[in-house]
Amino acid sequence: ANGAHVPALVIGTGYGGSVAALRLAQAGVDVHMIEMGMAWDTPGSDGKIFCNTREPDYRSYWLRTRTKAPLNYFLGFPIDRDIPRYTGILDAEDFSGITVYQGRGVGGGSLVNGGMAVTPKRENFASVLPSVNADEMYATYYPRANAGLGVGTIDPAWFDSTACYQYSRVGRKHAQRSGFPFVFVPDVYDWDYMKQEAAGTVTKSALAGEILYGNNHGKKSLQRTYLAQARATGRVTISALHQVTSVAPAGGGRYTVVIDQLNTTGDTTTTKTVTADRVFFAAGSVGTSKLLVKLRATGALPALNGEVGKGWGDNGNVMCGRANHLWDPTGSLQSTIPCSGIDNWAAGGAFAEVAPLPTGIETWASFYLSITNNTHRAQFSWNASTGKVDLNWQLAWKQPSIDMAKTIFDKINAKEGTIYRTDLFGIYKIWGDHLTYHPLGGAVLNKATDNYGRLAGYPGLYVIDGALIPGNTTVNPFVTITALAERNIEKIIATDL
Ligand code: FAE
Repeated sequence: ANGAHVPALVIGTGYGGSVAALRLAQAGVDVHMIEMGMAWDTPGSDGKIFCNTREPDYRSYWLRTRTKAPLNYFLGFPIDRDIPRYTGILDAEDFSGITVYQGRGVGGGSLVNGGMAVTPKRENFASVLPSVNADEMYATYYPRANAGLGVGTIDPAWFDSTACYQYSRVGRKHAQRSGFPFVFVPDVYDWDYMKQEAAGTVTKSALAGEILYGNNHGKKSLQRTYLAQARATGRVTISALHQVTSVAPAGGGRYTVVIDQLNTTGDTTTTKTVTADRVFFAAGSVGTSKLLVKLRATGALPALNGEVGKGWGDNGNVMCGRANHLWDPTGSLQSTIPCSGIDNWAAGGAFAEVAPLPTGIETWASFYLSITNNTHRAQFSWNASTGKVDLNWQLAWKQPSIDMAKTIFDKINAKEGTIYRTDLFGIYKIWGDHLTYHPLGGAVLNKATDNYGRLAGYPGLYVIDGALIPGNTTVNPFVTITALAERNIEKIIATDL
C-alpha cells in the first residue's frame, strides 16, 4: 500500500528475485515482490491461462498491436497477426540493433522459456564468472539450484520411441554422422507428464504447441517451485501489474521506491511510494540495467559507478534451419520442449539446441538455436532527449555467431547433401540474427557491484539477476543465474542482516 514500509523489496519475480525472496523469507525477513507483468493465475474465457503458438491472442505479447514471432516467416510467408494491446506474457523489446525477448509476469522468464536447465561445463566456468570460486559453485550452489528448480532429464528409451522427438532423433543422426557430440539437455518440464501427454491420458501442453506464450501444464515454472515455496513461508507478498520507476535514498539507511500500478492496456492508474530497508534489483538483465542507468543519470542514485550499464551480451544467440531430404521427415507432432543439443563449443565456439518447429504439419526442416562464443559487449546509456535507455548493440555484431554456428551446420549440410532453409526469417534469409532470448549483463558482478552483488556506493541495494553475468554462459543461462543468486543471497543473509 502507498506509504508502507517493508524490510526487503524485490523488483521482479524471475529467477534471481525468486531465489532472493525464498531465502530471505526462510531467514525470517518479510519480503514484498513487485512485478510489472500479470499474475497469470486466472483462466481466460477459453478456460486456459495461456495461449499456444499456433493461435497467439491478446495474452501473447506485452503491449503490442501485432505479434512479433521469433520465427516470423513460414514457407516465405509472414505469419504475424494483429492482436489487441494487452499486458501479455512475452515482451519483444526492440533496441536499435537487436530485439530482446523476455517474459513478463509472476515467474519472469520461467513462464515463456523452454525450460532447458543446463549447468556449464566445469572447464568453461572461469570464462562465465571469472571472480567466483568454481569449487563452491559446483559443490554447493549448482546442485542447490538444480534441486530447487526441479531439473530432470528425458528417459532415453522413451526418447528413442516417441513420435514427438522424431525431430531430435534426426538431429542426432545428422550430428553424429558429421562427428559432433550429441548431448541430452536437462529440462524443468515434468517428463512423466509428457509421457502421459503422448499416451493421451492427460491434457496436452508440450504436445499442443504451448511454449513462448506460457505452458498450461507440465512445465515447472518458478510459480510451481521457488515462488510456491516462498509463498508457503507466509512472509512473501507479490504485487503484479506494478512497475518500479525509481529507487532513491530516504535517509536513515532506507530507500524510497516509486511504483506505478498498471492496467491491462499498460496505462498507469496509480503511483505509490513505499520505503524499504533493502532493495533487490531482479528485473532481469535489461530491466535492472535500464533502471540503474536511468537512476544514475537522473540524480536518484548518482554514486553508482561507471560500470553500471556495461558488459551486456546476447549469449551469442543465433537461429537457423536446415532443409532435410524427403526421406528424413522431422514429424508433424513435435514436443515444444527441446531435449538435446550438439556440442561444438571447444572446437568451434558453438552449442546448438535441436529446437522444435511445432507447426502441426510436416516441414522437413531441422531447426536450431545456437549459443555461441560471441565476445561483443554492448552498453546501456541514458538518452535525455527521449527519456529512455538505449543499447548500442549492432546487427553486424552477430557475424561471429553466424561463423561459429556454421562450424556445425556447414559440415552437416556438406555431409548430408542438404542446404539451409531460407524461408523462416524472411524471404531468402538464412540466419535469425536480429534477436536474443538470453540477455546477460549490464551490472556485472565484481564491477558494477562487489563480488556478491552489493551495489557500489549504496549499502542495502543489491543486484541479483542475469545483469550480474558478463554476457555469456556458454549454455542456456537460467541455472547459472539461479546458482549465482543462491550463492550471493547466502552471503548477504549471513553478513548484512
Ligand atoms: P527475468 O526472468 O527476466 O525476470 C525479471 C522480471 O522482472 C520479469 O518478470 C519482469 O517483468 C520484471 N520487471 C522488469 N522490470 C521491472 C520493473 N521496473 N518493475 C517491476 N518488475 C519488473 O530475469 N534460459 C534457459 O536457461 N533455458 C531455456 O530453455 C531458455 N529458453 C528461453 C526461451 C525464451 C523464449 C526466452 C525469452 C528466454 C529463454 N531463456 C532460457 C532465458 C531465461 O528465461 C532468462 O535468462 C531468465 O529468465 C533471466 O532471469 P532473471 O532472473 O535475470
